Amino acid sequence: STQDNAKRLAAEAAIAYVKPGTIVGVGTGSTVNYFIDALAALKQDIEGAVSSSEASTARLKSHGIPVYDLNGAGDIDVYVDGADEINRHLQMIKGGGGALTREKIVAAVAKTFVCIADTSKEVDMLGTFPLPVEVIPMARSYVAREIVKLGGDPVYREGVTTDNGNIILDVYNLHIDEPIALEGKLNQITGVVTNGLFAARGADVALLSDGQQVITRT
Ligand code: DER
Repeated sequence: STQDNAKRLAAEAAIAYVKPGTIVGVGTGSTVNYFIDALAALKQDIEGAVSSSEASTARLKSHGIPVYDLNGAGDIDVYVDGADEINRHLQMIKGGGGALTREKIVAAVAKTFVCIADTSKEVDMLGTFPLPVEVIPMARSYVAREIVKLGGDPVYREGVTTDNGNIILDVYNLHIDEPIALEGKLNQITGVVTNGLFAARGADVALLSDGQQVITRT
């Protein structure tokens, strides 16, 4: 489909940011899967990868790309990941795929965050996509009540346990006109592990494709 073509073009454009001999930070999702497949072609030139999910780890290993533990990896030059929404400030909503915590950790370590996405992810204001929040299971009801006080409608993502053994609340109807402030407020709620607003630290580069061309935003 055009959207698949767009994801593949954006993913392939990210290869240009991968330096030889380095360990690449790899995100999670269908767009990143195209990036992993493209990375396989130059696996001789890279040291390996650090992954943000069991799913990406499995795909990297299926291509014979070594996967390192972040604690043993040292500096990560570039982190490549998708987004559910991205605004003009390169702030994002992530977590649609449920990997937001490890994604945010590897992104925090990486020097450069390259976001790859089809142009349907571009928004003026974040928040149409429900904001994923990873929560310690025993705190689910308390966190949900606190999120209601912030004006959101939290919905428990039934049947999903994250790689870290936590649950996810997807928060609808937030009016996110101050992404950095809301990210901080959500982090303050006891029991919240991670929220899917990547705003205080957004992407450094966004490669956005409509299936024909790739636009680079910085
Ligand atoms: O869950 C995530 O953060 C993913 O990166 C997601 O936001 C993008 O997934 P997609 O590439 O399958 O649209």
